[in-house]
Amino acid sequence: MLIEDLVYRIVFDSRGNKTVECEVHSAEFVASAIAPAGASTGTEEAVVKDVSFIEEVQDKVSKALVGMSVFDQYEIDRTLREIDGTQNFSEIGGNFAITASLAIAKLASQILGIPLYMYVGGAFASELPYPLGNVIGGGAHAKGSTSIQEFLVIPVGAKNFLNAQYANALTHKEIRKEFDKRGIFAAKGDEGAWAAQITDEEAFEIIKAAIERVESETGIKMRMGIDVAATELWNGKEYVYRDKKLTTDGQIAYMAELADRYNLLFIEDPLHENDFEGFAELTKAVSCMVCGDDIFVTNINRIKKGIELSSANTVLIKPNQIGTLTDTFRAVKLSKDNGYEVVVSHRSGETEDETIAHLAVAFNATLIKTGVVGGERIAKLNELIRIESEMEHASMVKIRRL
Ligand code: 2PG
Ligand code: MG
Repeated sequence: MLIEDLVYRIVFDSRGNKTVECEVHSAEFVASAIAPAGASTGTEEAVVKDVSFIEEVQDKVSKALVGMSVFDQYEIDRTLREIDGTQNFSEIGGNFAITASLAIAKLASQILGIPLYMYVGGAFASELPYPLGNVIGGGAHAKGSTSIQEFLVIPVGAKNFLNAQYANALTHKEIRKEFDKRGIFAAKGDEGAWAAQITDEEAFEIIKAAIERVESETGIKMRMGIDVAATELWNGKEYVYRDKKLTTDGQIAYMAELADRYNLLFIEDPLHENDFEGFAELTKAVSCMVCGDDIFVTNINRIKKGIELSSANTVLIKPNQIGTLTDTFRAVKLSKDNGYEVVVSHRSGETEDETIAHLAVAFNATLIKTGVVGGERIAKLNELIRIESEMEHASMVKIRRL
């Protein structure tokens, strides 16, 4: 089956920004994918090309891909790289490239009559990731709120995905009650997490109180995690918080202290994006998952460097950071071959596109970071519930560093 038509159109994301959707056709089959967008982006991410170039890019991409086999994903992604001709998709845009790449994979799975997770992950893909839910947030996603970008919860005691998401949703609600109890006004940030004028320590305490109630009500054990998004705090010399400034050594010590004090399971981007050594020092000092997002940007060259320097033990995977499904797959494979755990992630600017739910299952990810509430987040979570209910032998993944 050949790609017969490929069209781009402008649509909107959850922040109300214009983004791009790619739709591909083969006989009576149609599939599409929409590009998400970050706010706290890594410097070396694939370039986002302005949507005003839509006609020019459509011309180039459709000329190159129409007529190719929908099943030749490797060749399709290689062609996207070839017509772009740069390392970081600065010519056709990572947003244009990833939507074509994913839409074609979805089209192929549709033609075969199998779900995308099976097309990418094989017949034995049967494990569901735990939802890593953002419940309080600040940083670049809600300026004026906490310094740490994301306070996350993981329902590690849940026996299935439906209950796992239920526990996260309940925690999100209990946190709201905790804010009310303390007389603190809270609104929601870009990812649906609560945002308020509180310190990071207060956020931890509020979540702790909420989790205790959720655990006693549901019997599901919860753990906490954070995405520090430390590149956003780094001023070139120090990490600047609402209420303090820390040197690199201070930051490493603070992260280790938080991991210990709050029994954290997951710490993302604890140091800025180029501090591979600082990352390594922290990874040695703690037993939890230390995850690289801005430092790795789903890029095998940066992940390779991280592996050589023992910078982390977990990788955040965002397909739009690298621009093709093939490159995303390679980043996952390299990470896993070297003992890293995989976390598939949304972006702060999202849409109803549910593709990453399938990729998380296909890649056997330990966690999926995709928020707790809000239509664009629920799209992925509900898709995972559907996947779980359709699977004959579904089970939750094993979290290695519990
Ligand atoms: C992150 C993401 C998603 P953004 O830092 O991990 O939560 O944020 O999409 O803004 O980069
Ligand atoms: Mg991050």
